[in-house]
Amino acid sequence: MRCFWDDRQRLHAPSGEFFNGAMHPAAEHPGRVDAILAAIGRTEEPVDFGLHPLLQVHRAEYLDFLREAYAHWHAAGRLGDAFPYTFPIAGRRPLKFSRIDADLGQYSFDTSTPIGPATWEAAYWSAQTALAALQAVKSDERTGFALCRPPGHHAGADYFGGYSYLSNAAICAVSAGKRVAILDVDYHHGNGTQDIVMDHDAMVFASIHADPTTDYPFYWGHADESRGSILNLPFPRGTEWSGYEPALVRALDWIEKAEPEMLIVSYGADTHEDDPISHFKLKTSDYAPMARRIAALGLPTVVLMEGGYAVDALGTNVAEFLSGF
Ligand code: OKP
Ligand code: ZN
Repeated sequence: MRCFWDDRQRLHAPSGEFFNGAMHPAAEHPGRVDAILAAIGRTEEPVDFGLHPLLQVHRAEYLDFLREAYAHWHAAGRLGDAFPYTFPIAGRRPLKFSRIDADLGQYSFDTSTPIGPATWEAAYWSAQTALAALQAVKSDERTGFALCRPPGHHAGADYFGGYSYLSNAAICAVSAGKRVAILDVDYHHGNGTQDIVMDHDAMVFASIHADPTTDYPFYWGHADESRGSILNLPFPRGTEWSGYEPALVRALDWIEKAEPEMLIVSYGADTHEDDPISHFKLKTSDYAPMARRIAALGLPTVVLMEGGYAVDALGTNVAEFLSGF
């Protein structure tokens, strides 16, 4: 399987994240990729597909903001990474501000996702890496893997959050130019992908994730958000493979009925039992069977990296998953 990665993705190195009333070390740090690269072997660099595919998904104003945000923050005399502190929970609309703090809040939904000097560059190349894997799958490969970092499934058309800035999965799906199903098996609900799928006719989205009544991102991922193009299957903390597998079968059946021509998998290894911020109980040995079930759909498949924070197990978990294809 061809694997894609760009070293510029390493440049995003968040100083920390704020939750539970305090700063914590960033769970989504560059060390994650060292673990994965060591386990998967050779990778290829993406070519530059430019801004056009990003603009098919994201609002131009949002992309301008992301590219310029750190410069504005720095110009305002702020030290360290840019963090929002106030959010338009009601009446969010495209307003013009002359203050970086207002823009940060209108384009984001949490305090876990800082913007540093190289965040735009890393997110840009993360998306290009996804597009390179798509290109490989479109030309000759059955399956391609993009080691995307930062991840993408929490980013919407005009918002960032959940360590995500650009919607790698949706960018891939639109660029595919065909009917695409996105299967999200990260521990957390892919709220950004879901929001974007609602605006695009040729995409369907199925997700198996932690029950948002107890787990991030809380405000999305509930079963009652399911509709024609969306299937949400939330599961309680403590879920093991015995509970997960039937949900996967159900999601795959649902995807099959949607008759997609291509599959994008948002793969998070944070369903693993050792994950420090998540609470499912999957084992390393569950990932190859998981992938074999997905591969049995027989669809051209692009696998995109999302979360996974148990660094000691991360490389093996990713390699196991890819081996199942
Ligand atoms: C990103 B991905 C941690 C609070 C911050 C942010 C989670 C982002 C997950 N206790 N939570 O889906 O892996
Ligand atoms: Zn996650």
